[in-house]
Amino acid sequence: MTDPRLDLLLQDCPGLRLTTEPAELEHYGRDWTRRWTPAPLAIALPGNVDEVQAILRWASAQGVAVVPSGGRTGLSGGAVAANGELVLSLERMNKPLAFDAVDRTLTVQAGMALEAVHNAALEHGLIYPVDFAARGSCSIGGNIATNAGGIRVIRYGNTREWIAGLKVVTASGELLELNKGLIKNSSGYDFRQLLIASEGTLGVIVEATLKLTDPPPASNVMLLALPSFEVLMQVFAAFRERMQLQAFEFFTDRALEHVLAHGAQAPFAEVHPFYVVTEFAAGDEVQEAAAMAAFEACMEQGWVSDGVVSQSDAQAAQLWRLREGITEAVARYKPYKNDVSVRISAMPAFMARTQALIGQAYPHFDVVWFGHIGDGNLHINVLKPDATDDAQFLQQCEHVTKLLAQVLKDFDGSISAEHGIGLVKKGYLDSTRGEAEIALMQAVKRAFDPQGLLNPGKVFDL
Ligand code: 2HG
Ligand code: ZN
Repeated sequence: MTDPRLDLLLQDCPGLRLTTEPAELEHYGRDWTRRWTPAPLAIALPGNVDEVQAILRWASAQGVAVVPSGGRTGLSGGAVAANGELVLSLERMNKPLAFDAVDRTLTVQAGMALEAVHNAALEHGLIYPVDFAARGSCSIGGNIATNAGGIRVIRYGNTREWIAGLKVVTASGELLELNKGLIKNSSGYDFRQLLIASEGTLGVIVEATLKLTDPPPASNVMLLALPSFEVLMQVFAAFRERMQLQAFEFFTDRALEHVLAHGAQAPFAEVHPFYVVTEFAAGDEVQEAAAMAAFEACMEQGWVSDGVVSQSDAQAAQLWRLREGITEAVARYKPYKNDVSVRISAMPAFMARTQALIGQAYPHFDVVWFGHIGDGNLHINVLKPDATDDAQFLQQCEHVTKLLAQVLKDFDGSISAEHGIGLVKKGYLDSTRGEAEIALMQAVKRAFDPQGLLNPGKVFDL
């Protein structure tokens, strides 16, 4: 190791896997945002909690900044290391640790992939219900650090609802055991909840005790074609009042075009401006009849122009691909991403205003709209036109986000619904959080991390 501080780290923690290979620095120094050039000091891949503690003790003694790192599938730059930080990857700490049938909890190491968590829960006949497209690559620790949402929030809530306990290593290397799996615990501040969505700025999550639940019955997936977005909420209400929805997702014709160009199969002979994917229990005559009744009621009103229901698991997966494949399908256009939320009741007015605003400011922009409409969460991806250079595009997109932030303020919405603030949205935090609130957030950060070494520059500057 050329940096003497790294030799000291290896002295403190002799078995630690540590690398400064250029390819590894590049790989671990970035996440799914591609805006920053990775430039970490080194990558540490601890194998256990003791090593994580030793790393953080060393970091605070040496004044080295640390970027906690999971699957790096984040879209807000929360796991970027571009300023000589040590990347602390939890990748090797990826095992289930304990299952308790009475508590219905699964305790896992933070580096476990979400999909592996799903599989481990299923081995016990239960589910961990938070789910989204990056399931194979993202880590549960990263999910917790961003309070990840996804496609089943409408039924099960965000990651926050499913965390019964956390083990966290603080900036000074202390190990905190937060909530210890308890259901009831009114003993003061709930640091477990504070750590959730803290984006690695308050501590390194090393273990989590997850709540599990019964698997739902097999499900049917229905794809609906809609004539306009003004009717979206009527369709949502028509379905929700008749049945328990497990998902209610939407995307536009532009989104579908990209997914089809990426190899998916067209669901309808005709093109429609808007689509909804919804999921509900199958093999249950009452639910199936309710779904048909909702569909027919919407058709009668002219709110829905066409529909298809999956007849097999393979067809259900095909229909889901139309929604879940969007991020991958547009990736080659280097999209600028917005992940915003408003109350569901405000969604149509918010969309109309936002659409008009972007259309007026940048009529040539290719904007792909999709998201978790049943949660009031929209993903607005602006695709880079080939003729525009990266810097100019970024400048224009920042302008769009500024306009969007103003609209969000008017609607009491959030600049980050589920992806986190990271580096990408920190300039807009004040559209969602008040001045006094941000000052308190900064005071909390200082209390946990007085030297400002944990994921510095993410969420806000100190
Ligand atoms: C999704 O809902 C993810 O598919 C990614 O949150 C959203 O790519 C995006 O903007
Ligand atoms: Zn999403």
